[in-house]
Amino acid sequence: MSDLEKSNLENLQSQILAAVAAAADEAALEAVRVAALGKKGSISALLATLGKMSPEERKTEGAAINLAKTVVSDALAARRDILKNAALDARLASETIDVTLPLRETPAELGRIHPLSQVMDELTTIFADMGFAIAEGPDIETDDYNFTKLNFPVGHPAREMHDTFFFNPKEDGSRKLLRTHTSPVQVRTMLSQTPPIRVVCPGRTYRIDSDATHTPQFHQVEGLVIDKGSHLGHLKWILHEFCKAFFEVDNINMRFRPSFFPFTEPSLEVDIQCRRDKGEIRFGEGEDWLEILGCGMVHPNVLTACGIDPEVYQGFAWGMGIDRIAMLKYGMSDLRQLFEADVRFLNHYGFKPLDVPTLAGGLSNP
Ligand code: 2NL
Repeated sequence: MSDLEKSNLENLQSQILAAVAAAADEAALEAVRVAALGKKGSISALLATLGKMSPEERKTEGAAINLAKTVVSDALAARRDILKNAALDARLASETIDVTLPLRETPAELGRIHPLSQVMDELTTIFADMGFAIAEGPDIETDDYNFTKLNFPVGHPAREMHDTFFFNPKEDGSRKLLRTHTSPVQVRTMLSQTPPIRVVCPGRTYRIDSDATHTPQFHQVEGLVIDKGSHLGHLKWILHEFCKAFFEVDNINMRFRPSFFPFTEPSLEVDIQCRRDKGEIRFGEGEDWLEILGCGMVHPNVLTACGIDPEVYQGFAWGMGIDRIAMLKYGMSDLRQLFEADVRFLNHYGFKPLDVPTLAGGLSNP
């Protein structure tokens, strides 16, 4: 290799190394690499001349050019590492995250809990805190569990109190029905458990009824206590505690009136005191009364039909419709809106999915 060629190669190498050192970012560095080692690069062009040389020339020239290629490659790799680290440092310096900022609403949080689901959660939270278990059962029931075991004798006019949806009768004449109340869940509980029993049963119920204040499908919650010394005093305390917790007031006056249900004796209806003004209703004050539930001591015939000896155990039970209570508590005007699945209604009256009702943290998170 002549001295001239040697100094040309050295010049080229130092030019490329200077360009490598001057490359300010990874894109500029890539341009330097392509210009030196790419298909039409300066070092690649020198390597292409080797083929036309004599074997001796090729030996010395080849070694020198390949050495230059290695030096350039190493320099490119070293510079690439530096630029990569610098890019990361720059991002770390410029992109700061304020971890104290509130979270944006995720898609799951944008959904809303239907007010009826909310009210059911509130009710079960209150009774669970008092030590009640929550039980559910099928919507399609037998005549036996919905009526007969609850002291509605076959052919008794009390059955006409409920406008029942019946299924077509089977060969043997028996016919299933859509439960008209949640009481069959308590029947199932009494048949499958031994007292003491403390259970609350929320769920869907059905009656043939459809107007401004009735929908054919509605909701109830019922409660049942069976123990040896259970009496009306316990029932009144439970209902009073429940009403204060549910309506979120420190005190509320209640009125117990005599009534009739086939499955309780005595039977009572319960009103709570309230004030109505300009469409708004307030609890824990006022001179008006609002009927909210029915209750009583479980009829001995019901206990016997459900395998419990009425000479040993007493029980009390209550039942309330949830739909009207939900409307009253949350100021809705039309019962039927509850069942129309209109997202505008849900956006207005729905509850945030993560605001789960708790007694300590607030039932309804207004
Ligand atoms: C009302 C009244 C009531 C019951 C439901 C019940 C259940 C069994 C035995 C005895 Cl298994 N009673 N439930 C008792 C009294 C009243 O509901 O007006 N509901 C909307």
